[in-house]
Amino acid sequence: MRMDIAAVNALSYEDFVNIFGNVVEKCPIITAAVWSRRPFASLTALEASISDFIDALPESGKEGILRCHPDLAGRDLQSGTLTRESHEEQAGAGMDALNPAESSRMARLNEEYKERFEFPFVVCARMHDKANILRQLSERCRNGRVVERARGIEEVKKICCLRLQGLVLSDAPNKL
Ligand code: 2AL
Repeated sequence: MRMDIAAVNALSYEDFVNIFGNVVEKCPIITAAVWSRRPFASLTALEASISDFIDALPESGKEGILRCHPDLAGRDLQSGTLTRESHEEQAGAGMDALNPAESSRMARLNEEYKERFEFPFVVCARMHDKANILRQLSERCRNGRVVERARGIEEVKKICCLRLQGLVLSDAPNKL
């Protein structure tokens, strides 16, 4: 069951990190840091705190966040070692149902991307289907590193917002 913002604000840091520790993939340090910015006026304010924390990091920190993300349709998906959240997102976008041609194209482009930028390709899988993801991956391989670092971080924030929305009630007024 999703909690309201008052319940979020009442959490101890242990509970807060247990519940929200993976809203940015494998980066519980972000959650642990943001806890001290409570109380949050709303879900939007919690999202903004995380976003501001990420924006204040040096570029090496932003690249570090990108590097915590598993490849789409990569080794972790095949070996069943994705986080629960990442597995749901990747399966929802059909990453576990690629045909052999799609699978080898995805693997080749992911490697090409990592070779070029030294961090993995990150996209908010829940907002796309597999054809779209493959197209974006091949297009984004042609960008520069500064553009891709910023683009990847934008995608991390989208992933984070959707994960948070699954845990916290929206502050938009209910329409009766
Ligand atoms: C992911 C992931 O695990 N979930 C998602 O939306 N995107 N990974 C990635 N490399 O883009």
